[in-house]
Amino acid sequence: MKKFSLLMIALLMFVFVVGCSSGGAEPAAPAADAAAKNMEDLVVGYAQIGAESEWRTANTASIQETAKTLNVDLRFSDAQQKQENQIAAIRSYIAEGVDVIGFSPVVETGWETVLQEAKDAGIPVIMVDRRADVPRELYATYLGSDFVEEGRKAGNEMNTLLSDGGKIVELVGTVGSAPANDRYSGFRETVNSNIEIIDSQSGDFTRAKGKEVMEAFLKKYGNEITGLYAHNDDMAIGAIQAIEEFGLKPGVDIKIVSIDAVRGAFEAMIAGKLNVTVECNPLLGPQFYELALRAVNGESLPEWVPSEESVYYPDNAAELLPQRQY
Ligand code: GZL
Repeated sequence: MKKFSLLMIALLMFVFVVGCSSGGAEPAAPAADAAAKNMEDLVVGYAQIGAESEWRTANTASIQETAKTLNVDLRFSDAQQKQENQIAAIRSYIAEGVDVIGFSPVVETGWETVLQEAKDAGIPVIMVDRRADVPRELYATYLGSDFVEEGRKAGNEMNTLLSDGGKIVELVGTVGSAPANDRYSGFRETVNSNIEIIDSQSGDFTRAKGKEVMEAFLKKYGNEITGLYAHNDDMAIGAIQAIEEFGLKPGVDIKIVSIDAVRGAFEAMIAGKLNVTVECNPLLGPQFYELALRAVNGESLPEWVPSEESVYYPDNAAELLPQRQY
């Protein structure tokens, strides 16, 4: 009997001690990884290409303004369209130990070494806007447009404008960049065989270079040119100036199809100088930070998150212009 009561006392004491300790202190968190970060904990390094176009200006504004709205600690750099500057910026973010790196690769190649350094440092990388040609394990995801589809849409629009055929020139984007490569090939998938591309040169996505190259086209081919395919609106707007200075009517004598759908394109369509602009959405900030947080918290992301885009025409450009965000 005595043994039994002693045993019961010991048991009751054990239950009492355990009951108090478990009742008093918080239950120990399960042995898990570091606590999940919130948006305001996030430190982001962003290596932007430059400020070459209206599109890029809007894209930068979206990245920077969204960071302010979300209280994200954003470290931002402008590479003036030089790959070496983007690589240096990414290395500085690795050295700073940011949580995540975002960048828009100015060209598709030459990124494997620096992205491997980011991976070795345990920092996820998100490609935004443009894509780099690197192994899948070197980036968390790619957020951007389907540039090939944009090119296909442009080819279909040129077929409508030049239904009886014609001779066109092409202003290509930055040589080696994903949008230039893909808009070039997408256009050739759909443009009709009765439309001959008599020349194709890079205007580097800028107004100034677009005007310069168009002046050279006009000098060489003159009135032979009946259409222009520009890989972005900034080059198209530069070309419009060259066409007018040459004495022809842009949008009438030379039909023009462009890509981006920036405000300047809507203004040119309202003035009857541009016939079509295919949208390429620069407002990627909100999606970028949402993906960045998920990557930092260890979530595996899809290889590609495509943006939604449309096509715009002169007939309702004046009505839509006030609503355009870029
Ligand atoms: C496309 C983007 C391109 C735009 C240009 O996503 O990379 O770069 O079409 C910009 O206007 O310069």
